[in-house]
Amino acid sequence: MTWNKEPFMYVQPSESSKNRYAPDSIKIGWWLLESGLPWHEMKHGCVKLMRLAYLLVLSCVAIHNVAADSLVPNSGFEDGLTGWQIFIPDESKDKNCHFDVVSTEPYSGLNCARLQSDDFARFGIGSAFIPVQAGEHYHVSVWIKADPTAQARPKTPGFVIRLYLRQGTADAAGGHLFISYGNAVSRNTPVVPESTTLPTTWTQIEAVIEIPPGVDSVGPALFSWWTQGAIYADDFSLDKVDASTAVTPLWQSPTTPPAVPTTK
Ligand SMILES: [Ca+2]
Repeated sequence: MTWNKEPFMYVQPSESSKNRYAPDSIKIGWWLLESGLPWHEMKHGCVKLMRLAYLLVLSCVAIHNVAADSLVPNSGFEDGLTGWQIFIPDESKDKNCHFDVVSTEPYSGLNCARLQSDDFARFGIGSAFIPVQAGEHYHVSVWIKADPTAQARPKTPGFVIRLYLRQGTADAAGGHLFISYGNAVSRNTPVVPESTTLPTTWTQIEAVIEIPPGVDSVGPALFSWWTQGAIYADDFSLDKVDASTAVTPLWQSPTTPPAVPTTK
């Protein structure tokens, strides 16, 4: 399945098309005048045309609003740090973990996020919880790019999406959902990819996930999971898709143990 980054496209009339249509409007006007139609019929036709134009404008406004209302607020970091909070676990507090928004070569728009640390560290940025229902399907996506000097500690996940699964105000049973670099989906602990070489060009991490039973809200987060240096992220989206959309199967390895011991 192909996912379009921009779900809707706006068509702006070009100057040439405006010039092309303007004489046609005049022609139609003359045709109406010369048609000999009774005035009330002409008026009726004009009113219908105006209603059609009004509905067209309303449709465009509705489409614009849908495109602007991402489930993850400020998903493209165009409003700076608004809506995002950094989370640094105790074991990484002395690694100078840092989150800011920069304008250097974003994936889209003018800005993107930068997660940076002086040493190998595990830390993330999170957005507000989104109400969901069990069984719903969501397409999750983010674009990431690592600074050429950045690296992931060997045998660690590197950079991952974490979906914090919650029931009420407590963690949902079964652990959170992770999508690792390479699009491996797992529960409770992120998958360690075969290669933890971080991409130095904009690369997408994506999957379609199903909300597990007992989950009523999801907290989207991006995590540097034992990386060092600067990693950039942009357009982090969580979009509800039709329940018939195929779910990315949970990653399974018959031989490799989990990277982090299961605690639940
Ligand atoms: Ca952006």
